Amino acid sequence: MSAPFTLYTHAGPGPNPIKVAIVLEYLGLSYTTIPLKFGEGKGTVKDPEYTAKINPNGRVPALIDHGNDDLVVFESGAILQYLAEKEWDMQYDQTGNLSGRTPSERAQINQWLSWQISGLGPYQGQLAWFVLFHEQTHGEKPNGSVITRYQAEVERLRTVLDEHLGQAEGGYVAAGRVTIADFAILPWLKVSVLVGEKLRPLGEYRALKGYVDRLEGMEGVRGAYERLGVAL
Ligand SMILES: N[C@@H](CCC(=O)N[C@@H](CS)C(=O)NCC(=O)O)C(=O)O
Repeated sequence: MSAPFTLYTHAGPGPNPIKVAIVLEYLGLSYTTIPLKFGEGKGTVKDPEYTAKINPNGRVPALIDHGNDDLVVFESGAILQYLAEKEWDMQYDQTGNLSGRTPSERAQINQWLSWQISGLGPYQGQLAWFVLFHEQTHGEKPNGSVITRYQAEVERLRTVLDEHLGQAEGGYVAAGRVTIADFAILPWLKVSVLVGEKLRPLGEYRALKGYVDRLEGMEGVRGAYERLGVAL
């Protein structure tokens, strides 16, 4: 029997698909992966076949749940919530641990999930683009003030997270246990090494390095990185 899920991933270290692989691994759900390249043309995130049938936004991740009439979901936050809520409502786990067992827990988890998706991800993503890809794409060095702006915002966001983790119950961002919010944040902290000295090393913060180490020690996390071929 083929795997119940198909996960569209990045043929590289893109952090957003890794979040979904972590949750699938954590829940012990089997999946096949289809790695797509950045750019345009066949086999890329902008392949018209992919944007027509899977993700009109031309990005990864996207997930197909073959056990639910081949439901297609794109946007990592929506996918994490879908898997966690399906787990809560249906057969996958029934503990509600990942998504929150009460409206209050869900609000706390979703505020940190939203913080990652609307803050850390986009700002760090733009910083990485200007540092790593702008010159090769446009043939000129990026404007320094653009780098400074994104750098400052990512540092500000990391400091917010660091201060929160310093006093958060259990050392996780919400509900005193690991949730989809932690699994969304981890790959972004890890991938930040790609911009080198543009961001402070995680070890210079009070809590970030310990947080990453704790999450990395989890079997589901290790399994996801291994499965997607991204160095842990
Ligand atoms: N908000 C989206 C962002 C997805 C995203 O930007 N994914 C990156 C890979 S990590 C991508 O597909 N980039 C391709 C591109 O920018 O063309 C999500 O959370 O799923």
